[in-house]
Amino acid sequence: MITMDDIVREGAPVLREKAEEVNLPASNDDNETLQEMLQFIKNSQDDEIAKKYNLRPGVGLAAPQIGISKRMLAVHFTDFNEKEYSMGLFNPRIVSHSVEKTYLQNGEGCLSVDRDVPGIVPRYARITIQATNLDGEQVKFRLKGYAAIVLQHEIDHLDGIMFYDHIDEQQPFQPPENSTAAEEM
Ligand code: 4LI
Ligand code: NI
Repeated sequence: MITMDDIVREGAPVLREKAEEVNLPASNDDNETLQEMLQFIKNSQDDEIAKKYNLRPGVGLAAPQIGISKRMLAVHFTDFNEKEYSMGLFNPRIVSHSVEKTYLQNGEGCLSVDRDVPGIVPRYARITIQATNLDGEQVKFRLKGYAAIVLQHEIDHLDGIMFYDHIDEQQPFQPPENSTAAEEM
């Protein structure tokens, strides 16, 4: 079981590396790792389990955050429209995105960052993702708002990018051009 002891914190070089593509079909090892990552995210949102193991709640986790430099991520959340997103993805790719931007009014947090970094993190308002899921199927889907933000945050980890890299140092709370705030859960 993955716990906070397995979560790599900022400063670790693996968080700044470009992760390697996963060879598909995924090996049993990679498949099990991704399933464990998804289970960790679910556990982190379960009051009882989170309390028992001291888990910090999150909605997404990328493999580099457990020290594995491979292109896989897990997300588990319900968005503002009560739509559920619960999946493990191999080699996710943003194949297209809007010009319009969005952002979380209260900024972003990250399980690998044990401090508050205030400021707006500009994200694309709409994205289309192509990936391979835990069942080995190629999937392609469109996301907007909160869901699009979470996936961009996690895919950034696969490219060694941290959320605060996107914050404007001069004007951290200036909303970007052509943007509207995302509705939070
Ligand atoms: C408890 C149980 C206020 C502050 C509002 C909490 C179950 C921040 C928001 C949660 C903020 C759950 C979240 C992310 C933010 C802030 C992530 C609470 C867990 C809200 C997820 C990856 C950025 C994702 C909206 C500094 C660990 N998550 N809040 N950002 N929630 N959560 N991110 N921002 N300000 N981070 O953190 O999983 S994308 Cl589900
Ligand atoms: Ni993160």
